[in-house]
Amino acid sequence: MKKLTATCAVSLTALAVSAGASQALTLYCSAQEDWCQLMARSFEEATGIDVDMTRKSSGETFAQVKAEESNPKGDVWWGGTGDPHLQAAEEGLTEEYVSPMRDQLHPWAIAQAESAGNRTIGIYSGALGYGYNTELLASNGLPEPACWKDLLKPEYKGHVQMANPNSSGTAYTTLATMVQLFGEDEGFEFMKGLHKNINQYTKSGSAPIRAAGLGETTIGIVFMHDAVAQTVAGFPVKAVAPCEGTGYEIGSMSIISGARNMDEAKQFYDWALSADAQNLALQVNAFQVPSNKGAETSEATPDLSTLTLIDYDFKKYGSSDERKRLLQKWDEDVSTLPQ
Ligand code: S7P
Repeated sequence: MKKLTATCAVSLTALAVSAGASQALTLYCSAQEDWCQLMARSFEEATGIDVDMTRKSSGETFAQVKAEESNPKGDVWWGGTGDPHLQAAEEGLTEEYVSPMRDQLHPWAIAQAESAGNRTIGIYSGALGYGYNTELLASNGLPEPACWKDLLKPEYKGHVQMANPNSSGTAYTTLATMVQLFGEDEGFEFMKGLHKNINQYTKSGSAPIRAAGLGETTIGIVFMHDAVAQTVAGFPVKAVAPCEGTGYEIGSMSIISGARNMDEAKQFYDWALSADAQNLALQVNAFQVPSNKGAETSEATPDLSTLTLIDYDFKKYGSSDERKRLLQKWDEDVSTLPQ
């Protein structure tokens, strides 16, 4: 009798799934929390598909997708810096897919896909920089920083916050940027000098500038659009494009290999590339440059064409070997140093 009941239960479940009775999507999201929530709820409204969304930083999500490799639980990974998406593509953790929406995208978003065998794609872009709390800076009698190397000055000791590059895509972009901007030896010397002034390594990349807005740190190393978001929200935060030039991200999206809800994953992927879906960013003060050519860019969005951007080598710094090597070197040579 027990066996019969179990058999019936399994058959009913199979029937429900095959009839499409409970369409659902498990979304791993690595952008800011309110944007992740808005994307999930808007997709539900547009399609009737239930979305179970989890927000984690880019490096953390990569680690989760890797840990679940033999038993994937997520369907789509949306947002977060491109480097860990590229690493996931190289390690076969994400699925090849060419969306019919692709011809609506800027060339840099398509180039991201092509360099990864179509296992990821660009959804937005933004430049790295930092921001500071103008009131705290003044009350501490500190000079206005304008360059990366200003952040090494002893007077900023205990005033600078950044994320941990293992968990955060923003902080890994910072590490890879310094290596490309100054060369590996000098880049690591920069990170060691910076370490002396750091008051805390956070898990999330945008946390340092939210802390600066609240007056909990003076300076936060973040993407410039995250600093601008604090200014627009009314906090006394000024965004800085460092004088030496800077790196940038191509925020990305990937379908997870072996996704349990593959049809829904592709539906989300196509929808997320549309101008309408990308325009949702404006509702939550997400000031990245959208990848759909028809999507609106806010007036507050930092204009990348006016910045000195390095020729960021996404292929190299998003490769599995290089990302692992740089993170290990940072763990061993930088994070262990006394402050
Ligand atoms: O807040 C938006 C944003 O800066 O967050 C992403 C970031 O990688 C996620 O945070 P982590 O640094 O903690 O990974 C960026 O892609 C995005 O522009």
